[in-house]
Amino acid sequence: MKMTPRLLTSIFFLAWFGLGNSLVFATQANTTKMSEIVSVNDAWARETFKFARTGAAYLSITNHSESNVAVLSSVEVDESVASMVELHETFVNDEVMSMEEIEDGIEIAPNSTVQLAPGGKHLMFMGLSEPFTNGQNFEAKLHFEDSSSLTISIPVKDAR
Ligand SMILES: [Cu+2]
Repeated sequence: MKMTPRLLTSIFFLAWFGLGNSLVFATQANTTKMSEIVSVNDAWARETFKFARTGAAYLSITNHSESNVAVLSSVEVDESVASMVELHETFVNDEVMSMEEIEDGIEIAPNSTVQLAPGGKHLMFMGLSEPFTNGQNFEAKLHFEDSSSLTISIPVKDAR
């Protein structure tokens, strides 16, 4: 093939265009925030007894992305609600129920939903300033692995 100036120009254009496209694509993939590909549903906290210092909350979190994983890494709450929040998982060993902190965060795969529900994963609020009271509502900020965050409202319900 003889390289005419016009052909060289086309090759250059195609290479440049292709590279440009992949750069744009890579940038988009990297800037998709985890907080923007998830939705949170059915959040609720269980009413506690009067002098409780800990309380649990549950929710369902859906990742709507076709390709990106979302990882819930921590939860923040105002100190007027609790002094700290941990992600917990409940285990039953020899009929004894115990719970452990989930240290690596909760991964939500593309196109899937993770349920935080009684007997399983939950948000553990520690050092409650006030007991969780039926009808009350408080805000919590979900932090994802990429530093994006999502503030949700959690209603307290009487689960008996
Ligand atoms: Cu717990």
